[in-house]
Formats: sequence, C-alpha cells, structure tokens
Amino acid sequence: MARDTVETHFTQAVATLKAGPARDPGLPVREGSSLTGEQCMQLFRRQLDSRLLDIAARWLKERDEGYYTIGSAGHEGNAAVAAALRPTDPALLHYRSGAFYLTRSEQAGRLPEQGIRDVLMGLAAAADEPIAGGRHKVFGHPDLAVIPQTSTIASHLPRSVGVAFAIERAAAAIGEQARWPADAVAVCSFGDASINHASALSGFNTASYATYQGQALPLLFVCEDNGIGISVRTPKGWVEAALRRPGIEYFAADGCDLAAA
Ligand SMILES: Cc1ncc(C[n+]2csc(CCOP(=O)(O)OP(=O)(O)O)c2C)c(N)n1
Repeated sequence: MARDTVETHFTQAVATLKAGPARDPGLPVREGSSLTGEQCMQLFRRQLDSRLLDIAARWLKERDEGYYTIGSAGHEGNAAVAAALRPTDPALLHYRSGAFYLTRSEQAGRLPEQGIRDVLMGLAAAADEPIAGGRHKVFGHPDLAVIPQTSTIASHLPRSVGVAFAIERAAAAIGEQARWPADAVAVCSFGDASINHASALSGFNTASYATYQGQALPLLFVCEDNGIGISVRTPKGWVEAALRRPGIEYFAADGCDLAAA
C-alpha cells in the first residue's frame, strides 16, 4: 500500500528528530511536569493508534469497505486530556477525539485493540458496532462514560452543561444516586470554528450565567484550535477573546506537547 500524504509528513518529521539524553522512564519528562517517560510512551502509543486508524479509514474507503474518513490527525494531543481525567468522568467528544477515546479505553482496563476495534466497527458501519449500530461513526461507550454525539458541530455543548449541572445537583442539592460519581467532571471537546455556533454560545452562556451566581458546574470545555473551520480561518486570538467569560476560568496549552497539555 502506498503511503498517504499525512503518513509521509509524519514519518519525515519524526526522522528529523534527534534523540535526547537517556532518562529514567520513571522520571518526569522534564522539569515542572508530572508526566513520566513511561506515561508519555503509553500516551504516544495511543496517539499512534489514532493516526493509524485515520490511515486505515482512507484505506478502507478506497476498497469500498469503509464509509467515514473523518480523522483525528493533528489532534492526538487530546490523549493528554483523557489522561488528566478519570474513566468515570462523562465525556462528550467531537469527531477528532480518537486519541482521547483510545486512551480512555485503556485507562478503563481494556486492551488497546478493544478501543481500536470499536473505532474500526464505526468506520465500517458495522451493525454490531455497539454505540450507533452502524448508523454513524461516533465515539461512545457506556463502560467508558463516553456519551455518543453526532457530528452536528456544537450540538453537544448545551448537553454537556446539563450533564455537569446534573452531577452537581444530584450530589449536592437532591442527594440522589446519579449515573456519574459525585466528584465527576464532565468534559466536552470541540473545534475552534464551532465556538461561533449558536448552540455553543448558548452552552457557554448558560455555564457562565450559572457559575457567575455561584452554581458549581464541574465542566471542562476543551477547544481544540487547529486554526481553521473547513476553509475559513479563525482570526488570531479569537478563541481566547471569545471564551474568556465571567465564571469560566480560561487556560491554554500546546496540544502538540503532551507534558504541557
Ligand atoms: C451544525 C453543523 N453545521 C455545519 C456542519 C458542517 N461542518 C462539519 S465540520 C465543520 C467545521 C468545524 O470546524 P472546527 O469547529 O474548527 O473543527 P475542525 O473540524 O477544524 O476540527 C462544519 C461547518 C456540521 N457538521 N454541523
């Protein structure tokens, strides 16, 4: 099979890297980070799996055996987001969350190939695919607390606010046994262009409005900024300018740097 363009870019870029001094894999990869070399390698493997799934998606499509080629290339840093959370934290993910999904699957005690298989079944629109029964390629699994979403951009943001609100209300206000642990944090990922959608704006506003008046809302919004929405560039600085809101703590990290992320 001929290498495709994304794969070629990747292997060329990796070939230019110079090995650093040997380090104890049990130590942090650099000062100021808690990420050990060992953990870093584990995340890197899931990042590679995600990239390989993208390549497999195009390869299956060429053979008329796969139906979706929406990939996660360039977004593999979201493995770090999964690693920062627990596998019981409800996750509402967008379509670039391959590495998050594979990392979480492993965190939950599954073999790497089980997560890979879930995604492959989605690509092939398999009737046995557990989350959508072959109707769409979506990331979702009840055992992984990954709540399935459609690829309708931003549609899951208001829902994530509801999930976070429910975690808090169930635990603190009504003392109900909820679906999620009482100390769970909901996570919701989306792209930089998606933050302009009315659904996203209503989600941000509701979160902001609630926390502004003291309502606890355990929610991590993750904007994966690749600088473009199909063919439309996101203005420089727009994501930060648009997302700094009352009641929402904003912080940024380089998604291509696992330790920073
Ligand atoms: C509601 C809705 N409108 C339009 C689309 C078509 N669409 C698919 S991806 C996309 C751009 C998303 O860009 P961004 O949020 O930056 O994420 P990226 O794909 O760059 O990761 C659009 C408009 C859609 N899926 N859903």
